Amino acid sequence: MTIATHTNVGQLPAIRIQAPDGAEATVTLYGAHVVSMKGADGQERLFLSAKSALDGRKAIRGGVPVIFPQFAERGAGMRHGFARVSTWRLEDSGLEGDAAWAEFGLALGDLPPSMADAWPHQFMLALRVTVRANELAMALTVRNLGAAPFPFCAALHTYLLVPDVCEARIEGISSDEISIIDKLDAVYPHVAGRALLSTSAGTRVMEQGGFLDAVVWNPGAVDAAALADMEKDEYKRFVCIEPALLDPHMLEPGKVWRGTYRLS
Ligand code: TA6
Repeated sequence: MTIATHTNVGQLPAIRIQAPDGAEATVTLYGAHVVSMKGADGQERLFLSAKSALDGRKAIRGGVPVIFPQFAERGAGMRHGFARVSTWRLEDSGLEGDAAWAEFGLALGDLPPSMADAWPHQFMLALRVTVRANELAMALTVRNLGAAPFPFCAALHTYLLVPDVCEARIEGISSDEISIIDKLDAVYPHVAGRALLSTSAGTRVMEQGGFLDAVVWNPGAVDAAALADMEKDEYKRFVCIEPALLDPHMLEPGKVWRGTYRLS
């Protein structure tokens, strides 16, 4: 059985991995961006905007943007960092037990000069995406290959598909249950690492390790209307629940940081 196949999403080259049980994920090389994950039950788990750019000129709206080395505008660099707008390499793919996986890499030498000059640290990123049954697992590793320490922030800005955001209930992130009334853009530091999202489509379990914090975002009607890459009513169909490392982490030479995420 073929585990990984080359495909295109819009104008973007992508890799589709499929487990023997039918679970599959599609990842564009642009951003190492998981744009779709279907469980073995055939159901899509991730939101992707019908108006998203899919030509490499702008970050993809939906799926799982990889945020590195800056979160949002918390720093002097690009908003949400360069990883989501850089072209990664497919390193390898295969089967591990009954799970299909693919690993993507990005290093300083892969960046165009304008980006590399703005963040000239000898880093190496690896994103491993694994699917089986009704589970998506992602592991992001950051290596410092240089001689000096560097600070970074990171997140997996996951757009979870929901039937209607108004009915979504999120538990495990804050002491209170979170629901979205109008709009929400909230940071939750030092989360426990396991959260539940309940809707009429069922309950999703999210587990994170290494990422100490979480961010929950939905733009609501007014902010969504201002987003050029989102249809008017699409905000109702997702909630972003993002494992995040928001306080800059100082990575010493030769060291590796690892963040994990599992959606089931
Ligand atoms: O993670 C939440 C957030 O930082 C929000 O403030 C919101 O603007 C969102 O990310 C999307 O950012 P983007 O740059 O993709 O439009």
